[in-house]
Parts: sequence; C-alpha cells; structure tokens
Amino acid sequence: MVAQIANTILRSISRYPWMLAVLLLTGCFGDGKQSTIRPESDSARIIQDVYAMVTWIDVGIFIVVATLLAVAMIKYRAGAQKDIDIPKQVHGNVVVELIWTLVPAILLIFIAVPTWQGIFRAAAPPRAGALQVEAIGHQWWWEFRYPSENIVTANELHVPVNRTVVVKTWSADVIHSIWMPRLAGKIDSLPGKSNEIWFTPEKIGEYLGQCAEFCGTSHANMRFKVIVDSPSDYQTWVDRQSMAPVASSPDAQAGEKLFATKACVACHTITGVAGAVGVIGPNLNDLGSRTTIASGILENTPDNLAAWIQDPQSMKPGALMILPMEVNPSEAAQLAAFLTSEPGAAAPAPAVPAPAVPAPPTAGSDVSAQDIIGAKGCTICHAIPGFPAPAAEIGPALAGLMSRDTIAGGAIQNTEDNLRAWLKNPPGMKPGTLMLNVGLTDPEIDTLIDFLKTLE
Ligand code: HEC
Ligand code: HEC
Ligand SMILES: [Cu+2]
Repeated sequence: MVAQIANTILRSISRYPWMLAVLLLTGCFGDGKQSTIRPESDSARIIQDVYAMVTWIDVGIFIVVATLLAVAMIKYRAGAQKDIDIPKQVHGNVVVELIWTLVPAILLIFIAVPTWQGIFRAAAPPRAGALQVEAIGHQWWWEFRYPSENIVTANELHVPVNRTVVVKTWSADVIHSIWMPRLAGKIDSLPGKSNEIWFTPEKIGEYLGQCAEFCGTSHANMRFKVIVDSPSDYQTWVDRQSMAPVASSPDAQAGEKLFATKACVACHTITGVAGAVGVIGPNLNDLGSRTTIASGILENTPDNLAAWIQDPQSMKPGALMILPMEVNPSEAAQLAAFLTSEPGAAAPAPAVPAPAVPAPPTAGSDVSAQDIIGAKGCTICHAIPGFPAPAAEIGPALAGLMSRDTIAGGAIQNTEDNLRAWLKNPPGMKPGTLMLNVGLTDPEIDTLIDFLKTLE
C-alpha cells in the first residue's frame, strides 16, 4: 500500500511539475537568515512554540485522516469490487457522531489555550531595563532613533545582546510593516499611530528584516539589518554615532564642501556639519560603519556608494533621493570619501560656511533660460515643454503656469513677486516643500520668469 501511495505522488509530480516549484517556492530551502522557524530571541520563540505545537497537532490529524482516506480509497476502489462487498449502509450513529464532535473540540482547546497565552505574552513588552528604540518607516528605508542615547541612524539597527529591546514603530508616509523574522513577529508601521514590538536577542550576529506591507515601487527593496553586538561593541558604536566626521584626506575635504553645494544638506543630517540638518533622507552619521546602503540592497563599498550618489534611481527604482544637481564621477568619489570618514573627537567639526550655493555658470543676461533649467535640474522634478519628461513628476507641470491663480498646491497667490520669492527660496515660502533651494541669482530668476511667461 505504501508503494502504491508513493507511486501516486510520483506520478502526479511527473504529470504536474509545477507542484515541485510550489514546494521550492515555499522557502523550505533558504539559508535560514530570514527564517521564522529558527528563532533567536524570547519573543520569536513564543511565536515558534505556538507554531510548532499547532503544526504537530495538525501532522497527527493529517496522518489519521490521510490513512483512513487511503485505506478507504484503495479497499473500495472500482477495480476491487469483484472481491469486496459494499459495506453495510447505516444512517445516524450517536456514538460515532459524539466522537467526531468531541475529539476536534478537545483538540481546539489544546490549540486555543497556549495560543492565547502566547498572544498575551508577546503583546506585553517587559519594560524594566529595556532599550527603547523607534523605527520609522519611510518610502523606502528605515529610520532608527535611540531617544535615550540621543542618536539617529538608518537601515542598520544595532542592539546589545541579552538586553530587551522595545521597538516603537510608525510611518512617515504610507503604511509599512516591520518584520525581523528570527527576532520578533511583524507589526504595522502606521502614519499617525505607533505600535510596539519587543525582543531580547540571545546571540551576537546579523539578522535580516524587511518591510512586510506593500508600500510602493521599491517595497521589495526596503530591507534592514539588526546587528546584535556585545555590550562593549554596542557602546563603541553608540559613541561613534554622536561624533562629527573628520575629513582627513584632500578628497574627503573636497567632499565635505560638495555635500553643502550639491544640496545634500537639504535632505541629510550629519552631526557637526554646518547646514546638514535635512530629514527627508537617512541620517548619514558614521556611514562608514554601515555594511550596506540604500536599505540593505547594496554593499557599502566605495564604488557602490559613488554609483548611488550619481544616480540613485538606477540602483533603486523610485528612490526619493532626488538630486537637484548633477554629480560627476570624481565628485561622487569625493563625497563617498567624506561620508566614510572616521568619526573624530566629540568636538564640533571645523566650522563650514552656511550652505554655499553653486556659482552660476556665467553671470549675466546672456545665459539662456534653457541653460539655467539644465544646470539647476528643474526637469528632474517638472515637466517643461521643450525638455525631456522627468522620470517621476515630483513637482507640477509648468506648462500654462501663468494662467494659474495660485502656485505650490494653492498655498501662494500667483503674482510675479510671489513667483520671484518662490524661485529664490521655496522652503521659505512653504516649509517642508520638496522643491529645494537650488540657489538662483536674481538675474537668473528674471530670465526664468520671462521664459515661464512664454509657456502656454
Ligand atoms: C531630495 C532629498 C535628497 C537629496 C537632495 C539627497 N538625498 Fe541622499 N537620500 C535621500 C533619500 C530619501 C534616501 C533614501 C533612499 C532609499 O534608500 O530609498 C537617501 C539615501 C542616501 C544614502 C544612503 C544612506 C543609507 O545608509 O542607506 C547616501 C549615502 C546619500 N543619500 C547621499 C547623498 C548625497 C551625497 C547627496 C548629495 C549629492 C544626497 N544624498 C542628496 C534623499 C536625498
Ligand atoms: C527636487 C524637485 C524640484 C526641483 C529640482 C525643482 N522643483 Fe519646482 N517644484 C517642485 C515641487 C514639489 C513643487 C510644488 C511645491 C509645493 O506645492 O510644495 C514645485 C513648484 C514649482 C513652481 C510653482 C508651480 C505651481 O503651479 O505650483 C514653479 C514655477 C517651479 N517649481 C519652478 C521650478 C524651477 C524653475 C526649477 C529649476 C530652477 C525648479 N522648479 C526645480 C519640485 C522641484
Ligand atoms: Cu514599506
């Protein structure tokens, strides 16, 4: 009989080969780095215990039911009719019916009680001595804040071994879900409301996590790492996070200047770097200590870093790192050198002049509007007649601008003075706007406004 069953299974697989693909796709054959069934924390083990118990009860039920079914199928199959009579037909049997009602009911109680216990244990974070961290989901990266240490980092959550971590999570934009399978369950990161999850890591090492709620183009690229350190390694890491980088090589020093002039400062914070207080992108303190960049999709090597800085969208579709100005390969290498500089003493870095703006290509009215638009990257965010369409329309199309009553999403009356003020300093007119201050001079603004007036 066993041979018959095995034969049937093999025959179905040869007839329907996709069944094998289903087995492979269920993830049975991974490296286990992101496996829910290999818990490495108390919290993950609560879930695993319930899961294993339910699975073993189910396996028992399956064996009993499948055996009875197989016996009935083989014994009473059409070909066996000649030597076996149809069994006696009965209708209603109190004893049998009581058994098949009570046995499942008892099994359900066996499943329900430990499940409830698990749910309540997993839902109640132990507070005493726990490390509080905050995980904020952004399209498409994770911000990690440590309020007690007063530090902020991104995409790599460092925690000390054997200390309970309570992760409070929410979102800066759409719904995300934080999931680190070997350490804890998964929980939604919602805009406007926070949730909590906790775990006590038990083993030093790296654990993978990822966003588990579809959140747009690069949802699948929204990964992160939890790095469980020894207490002393953790403390060293914490200390580095609040130090300013020391740009020691000439390349790094050039990169530090570019960081201001290329408007990186508008979106990124680096401690001790004047003007670098942007919060649209990840905090870049001690970037050199991160093993990956762009939320776990690229190894943190000088080449990857430089490639990312030149063209983030080609490496991560939809990435919201919108560069207002072109960055050439040597500038990218200098920026990479600066970003991976070793953090120095806690003393503030040498003062850098307030975010400088790039010098206009050539001052004067002989510069065409087309040249300014090209040099300032307006077409990265705006559809403008006569120019290639932007990859993503971050800002409104500029055709027919002069016929609008208001600009900036209705926030500002469309007068020539307001337009001038807007182009000079958009965040000054509308805090939080995604249109950066690209550093236009007054003559450039005159030229641009004359051009904008011609757009039908
Ligand atoms: C308009 C805002 C914006 C500007 C301007 C900007 N960035 Fe970014 N940056 C982002 C965002 C958003 C991300 C996260 C992208 C992702 O992973 O999806 C990012 C990610 C990064 C990362 C990867 C960090 C990590 O740990 O994953 C680096 C490095 C970086 N930016 C450097 C720069 C440099 C250098 C400049 C200037 C040439 C710059 N950025 C300009 C918004 C910006
Ligand atoms: C990083 C993206 C980005 C760049 C680069 C950019 N803009 Fe904008 N721009 C925007 C966004 C976003 C808005 C909408 C502002 C809002 O409502 O917050 C906007 C609004 C405007 C408006 C008002 C239009 C309206 O109907 O609201 C004008 C005019 C404008 N931009 C011109 C320019 C010019 C000229 C340049 C180049 C010098 C430029 N922008 C560069 C993102 C950008
Ligand atoms: Cu997400």
